[in-house]
Amino acid sequence: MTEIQPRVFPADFLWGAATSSYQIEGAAREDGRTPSIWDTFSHTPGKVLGGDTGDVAVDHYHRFRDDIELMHGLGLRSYRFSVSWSRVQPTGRGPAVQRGLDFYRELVDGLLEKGIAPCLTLFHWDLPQELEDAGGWPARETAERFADYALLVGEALGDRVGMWATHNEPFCASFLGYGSGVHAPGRTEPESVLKAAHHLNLSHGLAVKALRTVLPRGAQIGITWNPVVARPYSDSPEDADAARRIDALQTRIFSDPVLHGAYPEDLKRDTARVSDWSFVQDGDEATIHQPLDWVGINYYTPAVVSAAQDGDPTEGADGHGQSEHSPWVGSHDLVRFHNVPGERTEMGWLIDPTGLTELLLRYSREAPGLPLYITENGGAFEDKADEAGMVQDSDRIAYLHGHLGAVHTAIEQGADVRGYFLWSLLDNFEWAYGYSKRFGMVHVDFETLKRTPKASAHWYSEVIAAGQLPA
Ligand code: GCO
Repeated sequence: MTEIQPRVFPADFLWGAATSSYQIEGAAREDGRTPSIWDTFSHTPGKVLGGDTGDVAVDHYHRFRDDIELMHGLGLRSYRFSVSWSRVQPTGRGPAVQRGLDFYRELVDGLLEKGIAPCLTLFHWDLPQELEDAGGWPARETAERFADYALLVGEALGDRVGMWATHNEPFCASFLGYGSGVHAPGRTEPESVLKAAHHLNLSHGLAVKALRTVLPRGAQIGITWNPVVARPYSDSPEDADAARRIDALQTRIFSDPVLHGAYPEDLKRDTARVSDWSFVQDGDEATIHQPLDWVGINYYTPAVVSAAQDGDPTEGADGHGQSEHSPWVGSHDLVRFHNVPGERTEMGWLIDPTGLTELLLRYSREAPGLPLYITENGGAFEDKADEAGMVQDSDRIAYLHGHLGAVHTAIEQGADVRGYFLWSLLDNFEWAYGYSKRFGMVHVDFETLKRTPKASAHWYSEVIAAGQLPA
C-alpha cells in the first residue's frame, strides 16, 4: 500500500485572497468619486440581474478595518485588491484626489500592521466614465491616461506596496465590454474589441515603464490574465484548429506581445475579416514587451471547443471561456463551445483542476524564470446560511482542495509558483449576475452586511497555518 504523503507547500508560499474595487467598496458617490463604466452599466435597466448595482456593494470602503481584522483572524499572508480609478482621479485625467489616495493608504497601512502583504491591481474594469465617453479602450488615448494614473498611484503608494499588477483579465475588459457587451460599457463592435485589447496591452507597457520610474528597486510588477484552457472536443484536425483559434483570440492576444513582443500571426490571419490591425503602430509591441517580475493566472474552468457546423446554435455569455460568446470577432463564429458532462459550480462552470496545472506548466515553459501566482481561483456555490449566518460549504472546500492539489502538482513538476489568492475574500457584486452568485469564503448578509466566515474559510485558514493540504 502506498502511503499518502501530505502535500507540503514552500515555506514562503504567499497565501492570500482577492477582491476588486467595484465588487466590494460601495461608497460610489463619496469623497469625490465619480462614476465608472460599471456605475453607468449597472444603473442601465436590463444590464445586471435584478437591477443590482455596486452603490453599496459590501460597504468595504467604510468597513475595511473590520475586513482587515477578518483577514488577520484567518491568517492570510497577502491581500489582493484593486484601486478604483475614478476614486483617485475622478475624470481619468489631471491631479489625484487626496482623499481617494488616502483611503488606499489607510487600507495598505492597516494590512501592513497585521503583517499582510498588499498586492495592488491598478485596473479591474472600472474605467472612469469620462474616459469611456471619450472613446474608452478602443481609443488610443486611454492607454496614455492609464500610464498617468499608474504614476499617480505609484508615487502615492510605492513606499508601502511591494506587489503591483497593471491589469486584471484584459480579456474581459475588451471582449466582454466591447464584443459580447455583457460587461460594461456594453458595446458590441467587433473591431473595437481588437483595438481595446491592443490599447489595454499598450497601457500595460506604458504603465510598467512609468511605475519603474517611481517605485523603489525591488518592487514586483506583473499582470493578471485569465488564459483559456481550450480543449478540442474530438481528435479531428478541425477541432484542434478550433482550440488553436480560441487560444490565439483569448489568450495569446495578451500573452504574446507581453512575453514575446509580437502579436501572433495566426491571430491576425483569423481576424483579417474584422480588422487589418493598422491600429498597432510602430514600436507598440516593443513598448508592450516590458520586463516583468511576475505573472498572475486566474483560473476557474476549461473550455471544450469544436469547429462549428452550419446551423450550430450560438450560446450565451460570461467571463471564463465557456460556451459564452456570440459571434463577434472573426473566430468565435467558427467555434462551438460545448457543455460536456461533469460537476459544475453555480456559474455552470465545469470543475476541472487539471486545467490549472496545465496553465502553470504552460507559462513556466513559455516564460522560464518568471515567477507565477494564481491571482484568482474559487467557485460560486449554492450557499445556505443557517440562522447564525454560518455556511457549511463542503462543495467549495472540495473545489479548493482539488485546485490547490493541482497547484501542488505543478510545483512538483517544476513550476515556480509563489502564491495563491482565493477568489474571493467576501461574497460580493458578481458583475452581470449582481448579488445572485456567492464566491466568498466569508458569507455576507447583503441586508445587514454582516460577515461570517464559512466552513471553507476555516478550512483555508488551517491549510495556511499548516502550510500543507490535508491528505
Ligand atoms: C474575474 C474577476 C472577478 C470575478 C470572478 C468570478 O477576474 O473574472 O476578476 O472579478 O468576480 O472571476 O467570475
